Amino acid sequence: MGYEYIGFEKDGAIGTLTISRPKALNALNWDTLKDLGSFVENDLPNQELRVLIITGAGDKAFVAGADIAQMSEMSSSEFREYVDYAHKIYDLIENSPYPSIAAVNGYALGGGCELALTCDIRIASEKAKLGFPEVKLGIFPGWGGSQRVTRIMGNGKAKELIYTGEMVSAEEALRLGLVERVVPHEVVMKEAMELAASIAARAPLAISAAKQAINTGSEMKLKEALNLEKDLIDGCFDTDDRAEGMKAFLEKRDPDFKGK
Ligand code: DAK
Repeated sequence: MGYEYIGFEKDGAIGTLTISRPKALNALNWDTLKDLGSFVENDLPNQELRVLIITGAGDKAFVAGADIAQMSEMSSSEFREYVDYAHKIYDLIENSPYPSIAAVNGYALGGGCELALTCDIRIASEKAKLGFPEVKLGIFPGWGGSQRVTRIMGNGKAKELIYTGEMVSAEEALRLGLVERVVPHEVVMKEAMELAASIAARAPLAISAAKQAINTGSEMKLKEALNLEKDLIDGCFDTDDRAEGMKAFLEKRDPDFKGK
């Protein structure tokens, strides 16, 4: 695909997107963000994936945030453009029909932690450190962090993390609900692949519908969200995969889902 700052590999229906600027701990400068954005807008929709994994290149970082050197030299309008673009791309990742897993293999800070939060599930290396150091720089988490993190952790814990700017260990992140699993450093990708494989074996349209029900429904009043759930499950009932899943159960065999 010819990108300098991201890599993409497919293993069956599991795609791994790697943010790759290891000399700066994968910090998202404009060029890296544009590579990520171009991939997400133009290439990702054609991949026919069942699961997307996002990780960082090298052994030390997932993504250490927005590029501080570059931000320090931006004009207000460039800064605004940078932020708007990141918001657009992060929304596309969060609402992609594919379920996504962040394999947090090291520092996930600021915009990097916000990127992990756009994924459905986060698996962290025991060496990972997560946090929002933005207030040390005179800004605050503005690529969705102040909103997504409060929805995950609640206002009090989110404010403690954001106001202090301190990093937390992977274990503490697990306790806070910022990540779902902590695993030994060497096996973070293996664990992400195994989880991806178990999700990929399930009915993909049902998973997309569940993702939509959770993402969209959590923004709605309960009554409206329950109606959305009913509409989405009705859609699942009419799929070939629903027929196959129930038939396979009755025939005591594994289902062979086609995503139809
Ligand atoms: N930007 C640019 N370069 C970075 C970087 C970053 N975020 N993080 C690391 N690097 C670079 C370092 O400068 C260093 O480069 P050289 O000096 O070798 O050229 C190289 O990566 C290796 O880093 P260190 O030498 O510092 O490595 P250490 O192991 O000593 O320390 C560290 C690792 C992660 C603790 C440290 O690098 C660090 O504190 N990095 C900064 C982390 C950070 O503050 N991240 C948050 C960035 S702010 C907005 C909304 C949101 C945002 C922006 C706008 N609006 C709504 C307006 C987002 C903001 C952020 O993400």
